[in-house]
Amino acid sequence: MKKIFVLFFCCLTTLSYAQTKFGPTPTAGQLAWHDKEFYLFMHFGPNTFTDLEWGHGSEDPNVFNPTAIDCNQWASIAKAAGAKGIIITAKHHDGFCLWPSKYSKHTVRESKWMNGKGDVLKMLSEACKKQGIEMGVYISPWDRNHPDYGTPKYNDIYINTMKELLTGYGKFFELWWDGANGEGPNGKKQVYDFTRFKDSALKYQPQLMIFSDIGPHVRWIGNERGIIGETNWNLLDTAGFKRGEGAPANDTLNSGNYNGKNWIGAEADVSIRKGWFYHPGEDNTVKSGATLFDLYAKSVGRGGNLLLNVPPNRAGLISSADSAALMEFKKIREAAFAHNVFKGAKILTTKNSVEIHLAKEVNLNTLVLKEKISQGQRVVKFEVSGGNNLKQFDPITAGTTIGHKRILQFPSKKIKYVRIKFTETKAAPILAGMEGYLVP
Ligand code: FUL
Repeated sequence: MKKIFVLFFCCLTTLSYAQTKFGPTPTAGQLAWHDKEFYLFMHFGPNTFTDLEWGHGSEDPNVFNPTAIDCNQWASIAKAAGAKGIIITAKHHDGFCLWPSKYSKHTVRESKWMNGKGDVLKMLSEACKKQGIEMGVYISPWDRNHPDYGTPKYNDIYINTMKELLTGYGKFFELWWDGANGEGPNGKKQVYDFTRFKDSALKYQPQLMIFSDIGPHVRWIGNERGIIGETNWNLLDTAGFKRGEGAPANDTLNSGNYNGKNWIGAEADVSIRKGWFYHPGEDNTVKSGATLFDLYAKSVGRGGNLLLNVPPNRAGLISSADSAALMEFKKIREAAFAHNVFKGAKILTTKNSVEIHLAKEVNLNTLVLKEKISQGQRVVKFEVSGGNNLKQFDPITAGTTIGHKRILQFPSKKIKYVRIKFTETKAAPILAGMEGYLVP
């Protein structure tokens, strides 16, 4: 392949148009998913009230009794935080369904909450619609309550359960399959029919992005700290691997496979608090806006998406500390990316590098680069240098992969000229964006 560097900015003349796709490329659905960048996770259920993380499934449904639930508060906080949607634990490992499922006897219907007439899925889907954000569902395959768990019949139950959710509450953007299964050596062994699960889910909602250790559309990053590998290929080999036990090694999930056969984007899930569910004793563990921004740089800034868990409390509300941190996080993001100092700059391209010539010296400590991933992920390594005259470019920073977005932070430099040199690429690099900032 002829290596001609191509840029797609309004401000510069395009050298050439490398239309050819290279390697695995994202589907239209995956491209739209990458653009979402940041959305919220909400763990809510009996555990919220029992102080557990993994409910046993034998809890009295009456423990689920939020006293002042307001899903509109959840959705409006998500919206105000700039999150594109909410993924809710419709069913966690304890099997408790937040909607009155016909296929379970362990649901909101069996609780005294709203005299058994409540339906969290209905409330949340209406609230998300009202706020103009999207919604997704976590439906745990592992079920510690269902009497048929551990038998082939459970696979039908699981499919029916999905069908109820996927046909009764409008469109979801994502379906979340966690890989956990804490059954001990004498526990029930369920052989999940994931092929049928996937086919059925996509039959009901073809646009769904399905998350699991190995996709098919979105992958786990191998940790729950929200940190994606500094090198992150959106490519993964899945043949011979399974979800949960039998998944690729965590470091592979964290960085993807250089030559992976499938496009499977990385999603960083992390909680704003210590646990996934609300615990009163963890009120002092809420991450600050600055910590959240750091996680954003290490997830979205490494080409993946950030799924930030903000668990509603026992009243059924997002606690004020959590919402304050979210607003702070939003403020920091807005301030960070308010003034692109590259705007209006002269851009020169050569075979393997791009130079940004600014009208005057600026202070710079952050670069945001984007690849046109619809044509494949191509950049392997690059170096950034800069200076005040065209004769001397001093090293500033270096990076590996770019993908959907790469945020590079470095000590502030006063410069007029910036050079990005692509030192290793799989094919002609195609950038979709290049911005410079002085992040406060
Ligand atoms: C894990 C689960 O076991 C945790 O409870 C939590 O839901 C986390 C997001 O995924 O697999």
